[in-house]
Amino acid sequence: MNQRKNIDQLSDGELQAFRGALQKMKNLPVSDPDSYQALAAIHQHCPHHSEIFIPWHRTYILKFEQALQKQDPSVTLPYWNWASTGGMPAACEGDASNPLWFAERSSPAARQGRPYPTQSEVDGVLQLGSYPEFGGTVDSAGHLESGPHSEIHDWVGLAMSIPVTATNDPVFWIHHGYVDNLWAQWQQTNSGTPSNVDQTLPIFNNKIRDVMSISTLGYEYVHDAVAAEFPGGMKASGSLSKPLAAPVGNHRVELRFEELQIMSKASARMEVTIANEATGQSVKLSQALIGFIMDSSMCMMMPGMGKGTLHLDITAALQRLFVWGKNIVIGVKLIPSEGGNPNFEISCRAVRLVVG
Ligand SMILES: [Cu+2]
Repeated sequence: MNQRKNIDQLSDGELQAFRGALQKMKNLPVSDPDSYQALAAIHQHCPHHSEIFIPWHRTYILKFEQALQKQDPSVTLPYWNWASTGGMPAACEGDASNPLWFAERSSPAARQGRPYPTQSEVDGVLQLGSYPEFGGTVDSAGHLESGPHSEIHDWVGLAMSIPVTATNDPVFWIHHGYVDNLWAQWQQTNSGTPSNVDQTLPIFNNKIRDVMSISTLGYEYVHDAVAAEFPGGMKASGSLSKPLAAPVGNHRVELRFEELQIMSKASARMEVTIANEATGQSVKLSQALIGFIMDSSMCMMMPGMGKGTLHLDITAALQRLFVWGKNIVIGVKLIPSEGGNPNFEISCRAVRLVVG
């Protein structure tokens, strides 16, 4: 499953790989259908102001991602979370040495006073209950397109503000990555679709129904929500907790402990508690116990093994607590084993909530 991440949260290596693949696409001749120029030129056929706007762009950016992966199979298309980033992503700034930078953008001064999507505006769009309101009708745009999507095109300005040149600016692809991410989030609680899912999308020979499920297409969005962060490490018997909104819908939800590393030679287990903030009910994940004991079959990581990622499926816990869309508190606790070293330490860059 390909994981599409927030561009602000890519590791240095991931960002470097993305830029490298992008540069290679730019270097291909326009006669190559996987070249940047050939893919960018398709946008002149883009159906705006219509219910097929979002499925068409889902197909389009998937083709772009596949072209990136021909250059580097490790790369996925990141997305630009407009509200949390609060402006142009830092990864897209700089100069001509950065393939994500583009000269034909409005200056910061010219952007003063232009509308820019806020979190409450994005939340409002996600709460629209019908596909026509959210995604449009046969001949009109939905609020996702006409609202935050268009605001960003105009806010970036110059090339991005005109459909026929928008794709020349590489920020187009990560902007539409977030448009697609929002549609995927909306689909978790809404069953609405364009009026005719058997319609064939122009230019691409697939039907709307072929792109309705992102998991069928082989990717997922790594949710932004950071449940906990312990960049300085975490000591035995330490604990952290943070309330956050549980994602809605019957999707697999996972806690991902990124860059987890065992610092000292000892044994302990990690206990994860998911609690419903309103009722106080909680579920303790016993399967979350991870042993760092040398002889245990549960041993997943050992001191000195380097950094790894631990995946913990919390779907069943959320279902038991009926917390979809409500606040949950995730607690992470380290418990040293009997007779173990109390100075047990781990470090972990972030604990992320991932919605499949
Ligand atoms: Cu478009």
